Amino acid sequence: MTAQPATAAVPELDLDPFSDEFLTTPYPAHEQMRETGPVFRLERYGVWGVARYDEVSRVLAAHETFVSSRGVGISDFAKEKPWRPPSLLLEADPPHHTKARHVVTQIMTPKLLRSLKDGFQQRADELIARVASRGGEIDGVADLAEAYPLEVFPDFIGLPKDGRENLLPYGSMVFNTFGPRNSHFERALERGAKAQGWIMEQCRPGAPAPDGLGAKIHAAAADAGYSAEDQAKLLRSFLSAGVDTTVHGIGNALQCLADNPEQFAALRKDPSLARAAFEETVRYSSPVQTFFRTTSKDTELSGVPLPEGSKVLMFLAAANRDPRRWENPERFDIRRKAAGHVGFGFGVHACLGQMLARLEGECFLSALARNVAGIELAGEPVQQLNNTLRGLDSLPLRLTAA
Ligand code: HEM
Ligand code: OVM
Repeated sequence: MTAQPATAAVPELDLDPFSDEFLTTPYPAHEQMRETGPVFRLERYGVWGVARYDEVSRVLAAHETFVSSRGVGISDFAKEKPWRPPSLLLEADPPHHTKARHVVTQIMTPKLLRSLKDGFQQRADELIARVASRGGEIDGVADLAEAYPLEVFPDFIGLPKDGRENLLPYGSMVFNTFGPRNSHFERALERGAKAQGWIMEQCRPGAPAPDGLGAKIHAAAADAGYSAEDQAKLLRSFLSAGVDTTVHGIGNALQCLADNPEQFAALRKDPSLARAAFEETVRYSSPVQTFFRTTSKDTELSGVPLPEGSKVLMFLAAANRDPRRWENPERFDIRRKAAGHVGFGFGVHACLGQMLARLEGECFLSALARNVAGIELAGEPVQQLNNTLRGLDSLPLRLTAA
């Protein structure tokens, strides 16, 4: 064998994107990765990485070459047994993915989402008015960012009141397991073990309330010929991806607004900016930071040859701040055109819950704009470290009621 000069030219980085240091403050490393080249190697894990908007978008678009069925975490399902049966949505390729996706998009219609709007808005207003009138110091995470989705989402699915405390630990476990077997992975498995039993119980046909989304998924999946086990797996996708993501989105939005009082002032003056403010939060803080793909054949990306079976890590959060794509990417600006960000992914796997996430974000931030006159940091925010998610454990705030 002769040396492969093209391969030798690929930049090698010894960064660990799953280390505490990286997860706490990813931005300098994001810049380093974007500037080192269009594609690079992460030596430590023997995987490739892309951090520029252009390459991330191209990997997302080329789903036949960069597949999801071998796992969207670091583990290659062709070589290692997955820790849970793979998702029929996230961890599947067309045509299987297309069929499963159709079942769910049939149900999550714009009409259904419109029917939720008034109830979601009312509950956001009540929650925020109540918390703001309490006075003193609050925790933006526990009192608001967790409280709101945990109030609207489980009712929407039709989950019982008892056991809802399992939702966040389960989501945190799922998102941690996309990373390597580091301390976050192991600890999440321990904490999530108890939650897993409850989650799987709620996914069984007949478990969700008859008028919620869960029952609708079962009915549509049964119609499409899915087994009881696969019906449960479709509902499991919602319970995996539907809570921690919006909790972090709302928590990060509160942090952005506390850090940028002029942006909160603009939102207060015009509460119709709420939806745009949430969109900008998803770009700027990217609650889902990364996903992997696996090459299904020998291929090439921006001049870099990638052999079959290569794991490629897409840094969605770095793409969302790529100066090649965004003007002043480090500026949180609720008036910018944030559309086109890849915080919800792109292409066939683009976030299935994005309209629900936006609805929650919009209702929450519009209620904040109308019920709160001032948001002030009352202490140091505590970052929650997760192999995939970016969000807070706590956010000490002082709110002034409007
Ligand atoms: C897919 C982010 C909220 C359900 C995705 C993907 C991203 C993402 C980046 C793409 C995965 C890939 O390409 O491999 C987010 C963010 C959210 C959010 C940032 C909140 C701010 C939600 C909610 C739900 C949900 C509320 C459920 C109601 C899903 C599902 C998929 C997905 C089922 C897999 C879709 C497929 O593979 O076809 N999400 N998500 N997400 N999301 Fe979300
Ligand atoms: C799923 C799933 C799990 C985690 C995340 C996700 C972001 C989907 O089970 O389909 O999308």
